[in-house]
Amino acid sequence: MSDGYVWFEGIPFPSMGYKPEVLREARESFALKDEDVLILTYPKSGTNWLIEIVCLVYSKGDPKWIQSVPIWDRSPWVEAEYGYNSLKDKEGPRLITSHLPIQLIPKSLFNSKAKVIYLIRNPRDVLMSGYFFFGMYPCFHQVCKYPLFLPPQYAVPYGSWFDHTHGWMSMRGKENFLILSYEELKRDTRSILEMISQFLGKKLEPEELNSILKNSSFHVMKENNMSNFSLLCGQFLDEKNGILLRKGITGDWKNHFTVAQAEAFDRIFQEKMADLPRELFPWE
Ligand code: PPS
Repeated sequence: MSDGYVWFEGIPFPSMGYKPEVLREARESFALKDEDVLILTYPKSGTNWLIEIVCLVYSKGDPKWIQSVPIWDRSPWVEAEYGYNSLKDKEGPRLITSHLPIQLIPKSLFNSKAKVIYLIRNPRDVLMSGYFFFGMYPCFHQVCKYPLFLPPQYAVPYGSWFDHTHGWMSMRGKENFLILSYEELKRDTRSILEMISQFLGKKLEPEELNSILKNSSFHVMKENNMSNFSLLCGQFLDEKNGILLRKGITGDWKNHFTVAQAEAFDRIFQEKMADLPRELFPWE
């Protein structure tokens, strides 16, 4: 595609690894099972951190799995061609990842008891994380200018954060739907981890919890070649590194936004999210 995207139903996807026919089949035919776990995020919200945590909850803190299998094979992206093909005939309970907006998710989700964890992050930090990450992603070079995140253009991968968040927030309150934020996960990792393991029905001993905390920490993950995307360098990502684990902090946007940009963003946020309770968004 000339703009560096594959478009499907008005949503832009990366041109490498995504096909309209796979996106269509995933939505229409992919069968979610009650025992599946779906990790759901808008890109750059801490997806891979949550995958690492969920994998470690399943292995009860044993790091062997996360150290030997690439993160995209442990919890494949259902909308990507590679992920879809590896998931569709997989037996047993599956960990599944998705950045899809609600209207494109496999329809079977709405008739299943699959557990869903939706992780949100301050869109200002999402914006900065995406700006640096997609800027390194060769096919995004022309399109990755960060004002694009703001209206009227939404030509960022997976479309508008505001629409994505609105769509998925409509599921809040459902028994099988847990909403978390990157900010709370940073602030009180242990408590959120306990919440996750409880939601997944996994009881953890204190030493298992300690191991999960250690092995999913920013610094340990950054060194784990199975989780830090270094295996993709030279393929999908720049030779330099395509840094997934860049800073791993909250509020980095303050180092980058001008006062005018911050004010403009506040105005847009208030306008777009006015109908949702402010407590859903636990950041400054
Ligand atoms: S992607 O490409 O959309 O799947 O990216 P995603 O994993 O959603 O988000 C990447 C950001 O998550 C940060 N990250 C972490 N923060 C804290 N602790 C851990 N363990 C961790 N792992 C990933 C990562 O650093 C990216 O944020 P920025 O702000 O760019 O550093």
